[in-house]
Amino acid sequence: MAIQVLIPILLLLSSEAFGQSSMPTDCADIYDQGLKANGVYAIYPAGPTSPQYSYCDMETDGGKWTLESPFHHKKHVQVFQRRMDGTVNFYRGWEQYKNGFGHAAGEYWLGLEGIHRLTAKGNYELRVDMEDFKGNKAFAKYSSFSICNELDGYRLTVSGFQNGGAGDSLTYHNEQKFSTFDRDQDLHNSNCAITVMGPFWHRDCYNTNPNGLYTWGQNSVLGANWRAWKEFNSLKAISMKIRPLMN
Ligand SMILES: [Ca+2]
Repeated sequence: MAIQVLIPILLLLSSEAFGQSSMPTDCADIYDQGLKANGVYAIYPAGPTSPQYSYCDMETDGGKWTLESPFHHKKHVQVFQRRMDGTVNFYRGWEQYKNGFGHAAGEYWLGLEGIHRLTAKGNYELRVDMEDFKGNKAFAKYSSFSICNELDGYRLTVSGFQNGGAGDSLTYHNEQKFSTFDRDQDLHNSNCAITVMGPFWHRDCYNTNPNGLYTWGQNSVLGANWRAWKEFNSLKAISMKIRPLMN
């Protein structure tokens, strides 16, 4: 009898005592817990029973990123999209884009639900890093980034462009819902995700197609590209990362 009473109390105590503090919701929490090395960590943006594995970039390029940011002392960065070697197929459907796929140590997509939950809890800035096949690098930075919930199609809100040499290919996509080959939510009369082989916050259709095909530098409307920098030439690497703005 005593044991039956005790167990629920222990469960309650353990969830009260450890539920919040031991379950990081993003890379910032990981960093604040003293884990300051780049790498793959388990985060819990959707609650303590739903771990997701994320690559945390704790020291992204101090230089250019920090010079333009008043929050330069905050170095914890959450990578939510990354292409680097073409080893992961990014032409996937709605459920996969909702929940995430790939390998956090390599190419991956964190998941729209996770990104939504992260950006719903505070103000986040976005940085998009890219590299061409000649080793040239550039980035674009946005001072505000968030996405709505699934009911609103994971609609993108992005603003505050700052140029890191790549130009602005994302503001065009502001206010758009996310589209996959099995869910057309773009403004074009076709399904852009199918037409250009890349699920994204398409409009009519795109200025950037970071989830497009990995075409090894080819000039193609289907490629993973950032038009303001390299037009339709696909990139060797592109990654999208966010970090919280905190006082
Ligand atoms: Ca359409």
